Amino acid sequence: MAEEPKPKLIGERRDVCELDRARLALMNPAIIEQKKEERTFDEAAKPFIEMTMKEGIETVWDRFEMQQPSCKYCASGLSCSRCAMGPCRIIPPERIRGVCGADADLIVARNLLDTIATGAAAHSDHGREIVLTLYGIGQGTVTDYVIADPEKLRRLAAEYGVATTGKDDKKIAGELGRAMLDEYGTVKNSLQIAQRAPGATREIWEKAGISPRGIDRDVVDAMHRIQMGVAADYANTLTHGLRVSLSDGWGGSSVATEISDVLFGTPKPNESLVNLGVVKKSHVNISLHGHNPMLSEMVVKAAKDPEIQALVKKVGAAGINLVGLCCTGNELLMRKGIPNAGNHFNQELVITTGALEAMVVDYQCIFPSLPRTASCFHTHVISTSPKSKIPGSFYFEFEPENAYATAKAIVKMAVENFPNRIPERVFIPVEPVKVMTGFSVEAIKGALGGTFKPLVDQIAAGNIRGAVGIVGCNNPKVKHDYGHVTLSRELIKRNILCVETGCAAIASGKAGLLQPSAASLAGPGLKTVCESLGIPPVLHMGSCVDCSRILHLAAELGNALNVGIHRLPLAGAAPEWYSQKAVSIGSYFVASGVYTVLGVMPKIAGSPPVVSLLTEGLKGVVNASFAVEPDPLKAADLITDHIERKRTELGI
Ligand code: BF8
Repeated sequence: MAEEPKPKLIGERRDVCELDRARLALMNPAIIEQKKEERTFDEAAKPFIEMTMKEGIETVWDRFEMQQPSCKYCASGLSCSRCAMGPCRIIPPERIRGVCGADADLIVARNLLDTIATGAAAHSDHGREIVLTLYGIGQGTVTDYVIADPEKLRRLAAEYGVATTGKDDKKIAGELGRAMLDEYGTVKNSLQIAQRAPGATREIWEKAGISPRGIDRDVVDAMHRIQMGVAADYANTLTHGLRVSLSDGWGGSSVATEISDVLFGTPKPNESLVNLGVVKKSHVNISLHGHNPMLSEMVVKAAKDPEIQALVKKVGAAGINLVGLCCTGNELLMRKGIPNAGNHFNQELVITTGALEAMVVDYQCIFPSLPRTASCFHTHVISTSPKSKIPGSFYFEFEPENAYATAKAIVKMAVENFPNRIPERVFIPVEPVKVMTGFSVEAIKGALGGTFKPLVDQIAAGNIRGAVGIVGCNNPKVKHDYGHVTLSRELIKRNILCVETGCAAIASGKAGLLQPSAASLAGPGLKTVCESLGIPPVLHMGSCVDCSRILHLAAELGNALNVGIHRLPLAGAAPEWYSQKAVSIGSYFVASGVYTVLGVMPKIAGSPPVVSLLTEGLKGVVNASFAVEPDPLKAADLITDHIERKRTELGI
């Protein structure tokens, strides 16, 4: 029998609760009350935020305050620490070039290309791990996973020109996996899923010289350009940023989405619960946080293992309660209906329930300080990716080849931690909210009767004016969830359908917008359509890599009308974005022809030519551009104007 995987402690265990007493001394009840309201729009989060301030437990908002005032040169993109001749800052009128001679425009553009490439790399490397698992199934080296959607496997195989006749799932998995891995390299020179884009959109890419070529290749090309002494022209630098982002959206993110569906099931509408109230006092609570569903799907299985169930009884718990966080949480919510404790800014607060036995993380959007938060409670932070060994966490090296055994050992560790819970510290004063999720492109098509024509007809008739993809994160520069929820509410009121992913979708869920009954908040046209289909006016389409689903939906609509994506009454929005991944998403939306409004200013204000290129000049390249509008109500106006303009141009 194989040996049970054992955790390794990374660095030192933080057993002592490091309370921030110095700040606590400054807080009086009135300040706490005021800050609680300023920090979040998530009603369920408020009691926890209040508690952290009363007890002196540091959170993201405290660290943000401690970082103020921020450096105005860094904030406007005018600092460069790319090489050892610097760091440099552009401070006119004297300092107008860095030591290498780069001016403000180039410095800003290089920094932005770096940001886009980082985000694209994160999505695409996640996609690679999923595809390697598919390939490993074919090779017989991965045995813990099965093909959950063989029909989708065959559909994708046909798309990739992989013959399926007379082959079993395993054989097809190996060949499709290999074909997808080829798209990471430099030989193939094109991406298959990008062929789903309407012909007119692909022609625009060809003309602009931004057709995606290879997922890794375009990222490495970007890294080469930002090496000092390569990129010299800001516009040329940013044009490559569009190409890298397309390699993410139509490449790395698309394969992550599609193969996750093959391995774990294509989402279908289902019901579940969200917010911090999903944590259960009587149960062993395990939160699954990060982005890659490979470990979390195995944890779901391992939690049902008879040996684990026997252990649960032995420790006196009523059962195991798995709760998702961020995008791993979205993956589980969409496919398995597993409750979600919240989005990015709920990750520290879920520990403060005092009832979390383990916070299990894979990678991306995980605060490295979580073990510090956990030190004030009994929670184990368990890290699992060789890329993200978090000091103060217990580390299990997770590989697809040892998936089940590792997942079981993790769940066991969590269950064994239940007796260490301190009953007086358990604090769950809120109730969860119902949500309907699971709107993959396939599910939307299914709900419409197997074709997109009814949606096109409703848009043409004007009952639905258009659709907006609302995506992205939480950022302490914006009141938590306020941007997402306010924009979504305002758009549905104006008969604009919202399709959402990532932390935006969870924000809408917590605010009750992912329930069919939220149709009552929509304008009359959208309300009637939603009521007749029994769906919410805000559709949850998944995690952040699932922004690719939004691209695929846009492609379906463009192909149905035989027009480029840029001609459709669509828009994108990222009201509270913070991550490099979000910059890549915004860029591939725009490069695909979707006007996109950001709620937080990127670090580009130091170069008026870069600002002008991104907000105006790109219209002449990809027929779409960015806008920045921190006020979600004004953002709704910009989006509505854009959608109405597109409708007029289409003659509908
Ligand atoms: O990938 S929305 S905070 S959790 S980056 Fe992160 Fe942003 Fe949330 Fe998911 Ni996406």
